[in-house]
Amino acid sequence: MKHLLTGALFAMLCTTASATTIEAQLGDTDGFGIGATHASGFEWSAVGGGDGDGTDTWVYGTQAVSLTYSLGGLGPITSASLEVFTGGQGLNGLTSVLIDGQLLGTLTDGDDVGPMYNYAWRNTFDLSSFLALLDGSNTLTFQTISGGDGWVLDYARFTISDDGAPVPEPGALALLAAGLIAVRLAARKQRTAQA
Ligand SMILES: [Ca+2]
Ligand SMILES: [Ca+2]
Repeated sequence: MKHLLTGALFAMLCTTASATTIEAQLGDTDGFGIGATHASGFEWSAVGGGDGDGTDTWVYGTQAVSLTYSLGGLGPITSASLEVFTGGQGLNGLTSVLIDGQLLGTLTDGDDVGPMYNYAWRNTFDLSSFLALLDGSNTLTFQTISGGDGWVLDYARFTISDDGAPVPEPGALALLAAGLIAVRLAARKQRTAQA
């Protein structure tokens, strides 16, 4: 009994945090193929033919893209975020971003804000309230206010983490140690009573 409890305590002490994080990305991080950077202005006509996956292409109005990815090796998901890098958004009002039809928030206005006319912005959304949707296949919808707004997506990236192995807190360890001592004292008392 004593060895069993000591072993269990030792195993708990040896447990270390090992959360696994995966990234799932659509598109490359080349600034629409023209090297645009966060908060920089760019010429829409410079954006080229695109990467064939909906990114780096100058488009008009609401657009949807799909991300598929593997959750292999990942335990229960405890946190996730979405980062998107877009340009030229917001001609008629802020563009909404939806995951599988559910609203995440709006993109920063990257339109009509200066002499360059179109600006690149990186936006990050917390997905804590949408973890159940992260099943390896998601649709992201960029919903513009009006169909006339031209814009471009550089990339969309999920960062998804699991809980890793449970780590007992110092308080919990002290409680466990106190419990073990109590169990041993009780066993000793019982032996004494029986003697
Ligand atoms: Ca625009
Ligand atoms: Ca790109």
